[in-house]
Amino acid sequence: MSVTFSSKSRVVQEATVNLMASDNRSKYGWRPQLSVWWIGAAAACLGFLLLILILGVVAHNSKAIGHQDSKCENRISSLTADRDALRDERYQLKLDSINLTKEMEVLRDTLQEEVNRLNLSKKDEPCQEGWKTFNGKCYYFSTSGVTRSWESSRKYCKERGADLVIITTKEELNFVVQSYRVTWIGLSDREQENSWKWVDGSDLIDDGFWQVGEPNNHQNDEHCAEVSRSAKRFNDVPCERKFSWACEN
Ligand SMILES: [Ca+2]
Ligand SMILES: [Ca+2]
Ligand SMILES: [Ca+2]
Repeated sequence: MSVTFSSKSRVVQEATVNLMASDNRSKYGWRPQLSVWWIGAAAACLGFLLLILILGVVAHNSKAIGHQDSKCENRISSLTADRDALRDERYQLKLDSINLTKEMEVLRDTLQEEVNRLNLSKKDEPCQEGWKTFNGKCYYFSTSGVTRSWESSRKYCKERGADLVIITTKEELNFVVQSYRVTWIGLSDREQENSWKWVDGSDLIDDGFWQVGEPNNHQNDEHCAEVSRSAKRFNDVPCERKFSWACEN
């Protein structure tokens, strides 16, 4: 009996609580169906807003990527055009170089022909009056009986655009010695003893042109060379002595 009574009392209590809760919800405007509807609507709105936001972000990124792609394409196009222009320029420079080389070769050949022509015409030119021609060169032989020192003889030649004769072959030696008994030639060791040099600065190559026993630098005072008709060889003598002379041009 006591158990039955307790069960009934709990049912009554739960019913009382439910009734009181129902009364409170009614009191504060609580309507279950309306609340569910608002929550669903809010969720839908939030979802919609989120979707719009995502779409906006995607659209923005797509636009930015598209813009970057466009800039890259323009840059590539510009670089390609520059590369093509440089290639054309290099090709043109190569052509110019080839043409310049050809022109230079033509000019060089023309210049060489002109030099040859001038050399020929010079060779054909007659020597000055009173000068003799030998193997394309002009020679002046001083007047018989007129003599000068080596330095004075050289001065005479230089004043006429020539210098004392430089003898390099036996033929030239024979040509020079036929004129006088003793003749100054353009050979000396005045700068350095026993270092015989021609007036153009070149060394005496052939020692076979000296007379036997010469050069002997007699009394340490023989620094200029003469050639005599009788010996047909060179001899060193004091430069102050006076002889005939021969110029060559
Ligand atoms: Ca000569
Ligand atoms: Ca000497
Ligand atoms: Ca001597």
